[in-house]
Amino acid sequence: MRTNNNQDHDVPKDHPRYESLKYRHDIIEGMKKLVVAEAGLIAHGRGECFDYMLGERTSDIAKEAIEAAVALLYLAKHPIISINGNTAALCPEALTELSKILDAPLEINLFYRKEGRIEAIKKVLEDAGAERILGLDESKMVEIEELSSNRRNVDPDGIKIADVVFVPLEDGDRTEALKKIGKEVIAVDLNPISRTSLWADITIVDNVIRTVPEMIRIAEKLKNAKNKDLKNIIDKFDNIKNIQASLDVIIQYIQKQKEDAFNILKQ
Ligand code: PTJ
Repeated sequence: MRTNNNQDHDVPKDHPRYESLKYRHDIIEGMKKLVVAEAGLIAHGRGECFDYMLGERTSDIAKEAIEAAVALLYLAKHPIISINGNTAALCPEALTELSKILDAPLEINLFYRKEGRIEAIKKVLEDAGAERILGLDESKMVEIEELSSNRRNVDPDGIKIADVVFVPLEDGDRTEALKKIGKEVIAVDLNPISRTSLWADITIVDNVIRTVPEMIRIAEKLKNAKNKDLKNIIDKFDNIKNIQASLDVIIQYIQKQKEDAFNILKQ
């Protein structure tokens, strides 16, 4: 991996933080190409911090949430995958593959509007193989009145008519607004107590980088499942318990880190 031009050096594959540095690099390069908003770098850093506290792995409880999310997306009449700058930079291929398996279109929906961003994200998605991208024609957009941010402008053939909206990696108030107009929302958020996490119907507390490939794997597994079996998966899922258990994962991990750190300090 080449790092950005200002710090012109290679990161060796055996570097202990190789993966993490690779994704930082993708976010920085994404910003240079207008894909990622400047604030997207800060959002990524916040995510890294929570991921560290989760042990940088997909917990069993997150896997349960992923299964429920895939079941809900399969049962939806109009499922939509919402795309922002960070997700486009981090995992465009996986999101495109998921969109195809679930027959759920990708809709670009941005918090930070800047000329050229939609086109830059469209290109990233097309290069990743996406064929059906919504949210491109600003003149055709309709508004969700419950929202005051830029995210209120949505595609009439996408989020506007969707019954289930998948919002990986997202800022605060949209999930609440989408709930108020009767949509079911699936969120991926490393922070289990963000407003998005608390408002979503299904909150996947995990890194979107790991979540989306796992969703693809589960979608393949459930491809021929009967509707009643999919419904059963959703009925068994409880988002309050899910958030509690995700917080417990963090608490237990930090407790273990504390013990390990003090063992080192005592040596
Ligand atoms: O591209 P735009 O204009 O639509 O803007 C996108 C960002 C992400 C900049 C915007 O939505 C924003 O400012 O988001 P926030 O308020 O920083 O919230 C992002 C949330 O995602 C935080 O709760 C982070 O912990 C979480 N997060 C960050 N990286 C990841 C993540 N969750 C899952 N996977 C990640 N890789």
